[in-house]
Amino acid sequence: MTEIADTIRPLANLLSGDELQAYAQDGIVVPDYRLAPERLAALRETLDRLLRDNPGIRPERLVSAHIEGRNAEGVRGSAEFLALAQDKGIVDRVAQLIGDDVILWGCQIFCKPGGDGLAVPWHQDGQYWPILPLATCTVWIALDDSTTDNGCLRVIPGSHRQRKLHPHRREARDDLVLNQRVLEGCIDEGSEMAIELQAGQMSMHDVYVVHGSHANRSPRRRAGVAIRYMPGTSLFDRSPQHSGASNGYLVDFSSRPLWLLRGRDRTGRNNFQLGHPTHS
Ligand SMILES: O=C(O)CCC(=O)C(=O)O
Repeated sequence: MTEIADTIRPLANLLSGDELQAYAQDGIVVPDYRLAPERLAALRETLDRLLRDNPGIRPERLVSAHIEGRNAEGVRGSAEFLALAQDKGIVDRVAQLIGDDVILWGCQIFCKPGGDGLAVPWHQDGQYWPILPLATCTVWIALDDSTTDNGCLRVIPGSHRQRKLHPHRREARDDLVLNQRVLEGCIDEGSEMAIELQAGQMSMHDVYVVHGSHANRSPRRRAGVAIRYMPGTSLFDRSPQHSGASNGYLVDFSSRPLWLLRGRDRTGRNNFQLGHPTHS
């Protein structure tokens, strides 16, 4: 059994036994849970406002979209995405996968405009994240229908099971969301799985799973918001070497705010004041 399988447990009305099994086996699951239509409509309006408020930033790179106002990464975000990240139905399900101590540490909008939405190369998130030990569940929520035509998320199922990071190479290209790609030969691209979602549906994926997405050449926009949660047994390491623009866009982990949503910080070393408005 993998480490994940050892920590997950079914709860009534939350992730079912089959869903938990799918997450353990594939590293991703589409839970039987979706946003109510009114909530989705409100979030889509918020997204439109964010797109207007951030004209100089590629819409696939709206980092820390849950931080109201202009954040340290140059993006103007919205507290409505923070409220989404705190949604009880989502956090309850995340807790089934990573345990009862849940820390929110990131939220990024990946909005691929119709016609020229950028591709995301095959990668593992963990290789550029400052989380020790490495652990995170990402909840990727579709704000538009996300299909093979408009560049839905794709994964290599089971690629998380060894709990190992593969080597990546840097690519100096401006037609990609991220400038890192897992080395050819490390993955079996033939087994890839397209995660098609209707707007309001979501997927949950493990930090080690290899994933990416194609460019959006269709006329339909494909927007999703990726919310990142780590367990309270991990430390968010704020050492300066983790921040900067080495992924192709600016991230500032040194002052990234953390929210303890549930349980305790078992490391006793995570800083929950840094980066919040009263302590910036
Ligand atoms: O939205 C996409 O196409 C890619 C998302 C992604 O790479 C992530 O959530 O880590």
